[in-house]
Amino acid sequence: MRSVCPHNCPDTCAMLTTVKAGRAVEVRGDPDHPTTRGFLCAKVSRYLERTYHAGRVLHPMRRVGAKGEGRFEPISWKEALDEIAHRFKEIIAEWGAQAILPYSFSGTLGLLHSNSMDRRFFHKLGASLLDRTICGSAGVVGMAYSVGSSMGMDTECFDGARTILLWGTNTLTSNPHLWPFVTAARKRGARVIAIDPRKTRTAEQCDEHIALLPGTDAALALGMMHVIFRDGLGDEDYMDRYCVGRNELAERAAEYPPDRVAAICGIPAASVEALAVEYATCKPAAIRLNFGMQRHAGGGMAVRAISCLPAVTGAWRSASGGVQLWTYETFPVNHAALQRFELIPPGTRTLNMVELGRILTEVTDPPVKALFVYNSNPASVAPDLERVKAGLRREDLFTVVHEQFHTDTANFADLLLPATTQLEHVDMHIGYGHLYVMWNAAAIAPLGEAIPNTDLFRRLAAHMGFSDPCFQDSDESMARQALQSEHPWLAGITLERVQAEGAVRLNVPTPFAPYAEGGFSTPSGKCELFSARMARDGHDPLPTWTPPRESSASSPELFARYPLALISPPGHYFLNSTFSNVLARFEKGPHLEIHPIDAAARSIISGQRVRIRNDRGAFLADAVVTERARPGVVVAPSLWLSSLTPDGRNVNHTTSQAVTDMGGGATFYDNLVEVEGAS
Ligand SMILES: Nc1nc2c(c(=O)[nH]1)N[C@H]1C(S)=C(S)[C@@H](COP(=O)(O)OP(=O)(O)OC[C@H]3O[C@@H](n4cnc5c(=O)[nH]c(N)nc54)[C@H](O)[C@@H]3O)O[C@H]1N2
Ligand SMILES: Nc1nc2c(c(=O)[nH]1)N[C@H]1C(S)=C(S)[C@@H](COP(=O)(O)OP(=O)(O)OC[C@H]3O[C@@H](n4cnc5c(=O)[nH]c(N)nc54)[C@H](O)[C@@H]3O)O[C@H]1N2
Ligand code: SF4
Ligand SMILES: [Mo]
Repeated sequence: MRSVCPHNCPDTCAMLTTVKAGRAVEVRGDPDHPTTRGFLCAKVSRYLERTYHAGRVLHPMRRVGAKGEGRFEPISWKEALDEIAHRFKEIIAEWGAQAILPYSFSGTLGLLHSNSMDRRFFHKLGASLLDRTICGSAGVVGMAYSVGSSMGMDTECFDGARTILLWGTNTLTSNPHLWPFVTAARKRGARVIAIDPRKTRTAEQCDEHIALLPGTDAALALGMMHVIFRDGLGDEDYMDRYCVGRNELAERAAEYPPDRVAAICGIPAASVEALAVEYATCKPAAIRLNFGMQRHAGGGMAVRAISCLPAVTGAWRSASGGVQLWTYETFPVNHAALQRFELIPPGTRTLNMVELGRILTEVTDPPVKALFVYNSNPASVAPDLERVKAGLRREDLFTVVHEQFHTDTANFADLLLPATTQLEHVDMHIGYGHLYVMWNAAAIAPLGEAIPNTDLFRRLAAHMGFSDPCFQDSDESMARQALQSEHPWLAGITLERVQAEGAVRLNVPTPFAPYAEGGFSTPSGKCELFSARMARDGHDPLPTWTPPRESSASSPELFARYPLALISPPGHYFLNSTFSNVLARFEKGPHLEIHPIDAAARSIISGQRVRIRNDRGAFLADAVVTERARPGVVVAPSLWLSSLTPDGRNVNHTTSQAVTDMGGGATFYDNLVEVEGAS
């Protein structure tokens, strides 16, 4: 059977599932898919372990213990749905429908199970809208200011690059199917440079590693522009034809000489000089820009600044040059048909998912009285978990969780409902690291009484008495609606074709060089090095460096108490909190990488239990003294379920609910802490 990896990962792999007598016995990567190329990652190659895991939630359940304790008794689906409809009607009568909040994110990225019947249901209900910002919204907004949208390079063109910057991304862990293209480019002589505060397994494999301080990327980009303008290395013809604001940008870049940038970034000035010259002269030059740098106060501006670079040097002229943030916005999918925005009552409020702690403990008018969680595990992944958990403990909050596993959030549920995994349902997918529309067939029957998200919300709509015809739509008819578009890139791509072929490439020109001759989707139609729109939105219209909110530069008093910057990027075997229950044996256990200098100053040795703390909270981990972490920066590979940690707390007990400069994104890596021995 053809399957698609549903997880939040750019690669969206094509899988082949072998089924014998109704049981899936093997999953492997499809050798014919142009980016999957026959291999799955360390996590999903073990997907059967996940599907058939003893910890699966297989029946509807009602809480019997205290909130957070995770004790339940089985009930029937009818009882569960009746109770939800009854409680929702009561809450709506007393508080209005906006007292109900859906909370979903990226458990599955399938269009059907994350973007269709669920959205229709909550829109019709009149529930508060959720701003789904926790991952990459800062960069999406930041890049759009420069080029008009977040559309950029095609993964399949990276092999033609001569310079590749892996900027704020741990490719071998979080985007492994880009790596064969990087390797192919290298075989033809390309140099590959990692820009990352941590010596990741990717940085180790690169020709060069620039270990800058977290949250200083915009300064580095401006330093590169300084050198490029100063030495006349820019593509003046490209800027004349296709850009606005060349002179203003050059003036701004003049304020960032290499020695100033070196001091901000904590790297040698010579590295800035050399990087600029190499980037501007060894073309095509490709930048894989990922999410690491976005999780800081200035994350949007950092992406905005970097996405000006390929216009300054004319890198966009080649399909193997430019920037890739993600490919999601290249797909002209009909989201309006899938989600039915017209069902939203006018004036409905929007709440930002990053602020769940505040939402559950402070928001009134109306307060949130019901939380409906699916495709997400906020009690592990959201920032400032002390506050989130205080909210989830509220006796007057009715919490429903639709899940595959007993996650930290599931433990707080009043009603816990069983969800199918990818092998048990159908779905349609688009990639965010490739350009294929894909179909996932149901390989096996649902286990236990598990049902897919679409079925759950169809049934709930019936229980609430919603009679609009869109609540009758089958999964396949919604998949057809998603492809209904006038856009030429979807012409001829029908559901039948996607089902038959498994993966169908968008009709984009190949090779895909979206801005080779301008064609930016900004208001001016040009790359906006100076952006009047940013000025109107209250931002600096030119690229600038915004220091982290928590740093010696912007909060010296806080820095004096908490002098270490803590970042918490993904563990190799985990996918956010997913897989941490199934594959924990491959990770070291909750641990903290700390540089020998910082460890010695605190008399910390490898293997010692340490407490990592700030004013928001604390968690325990085992110290790993290593030069993988640079001085001043500590690293907690993530995300552990709280239930697998020594003290029931993971890194998000220290992270902040403060949001990014644009897009309302999370600032997980803008986080000062102190570390002390705990054993
Ligand atoms: N195995 C695995 N794969 C995953 C995930 C996972 O959890 N596990 N998560 C998936 C998801 S949801 C996403 S969004 C992506 C995320 O994947 P990436 O975009 O790769 O993002 P992160 O891992 O958050 O950060 C990448 C790197 O940025 C570095 N970094 C941190 N701060 C900064 C900074 O200020 N500047 C720079 N230049 N670098 C910085 C980190 O050390 C890290 O190595 O990966 C997806 N793939
Ligand atoms: N400190 C720190 N925190 C972070 C990050 C970080 O780097 N550091 N990364 C952030 C990022 S980039 C992201 S994207 C978020 C991710 O946040 P989430 O999207 O909440 O990610 P997961 O932890 O993978 O949880 C998804 C849950 O959905 C469930 N699920 C899977 N498929 C289905 C389904 O079909 N139906 C239902 N009902 N449930 C399903 C899974 O079992 C899993 O428990 O975390 C963020 N949190
Ligand atoms: S690399 Fe990403 S898309 Fe591919 S199987 Fe692993 S998690 Fe899924
Ligand atoms: Mo993410």
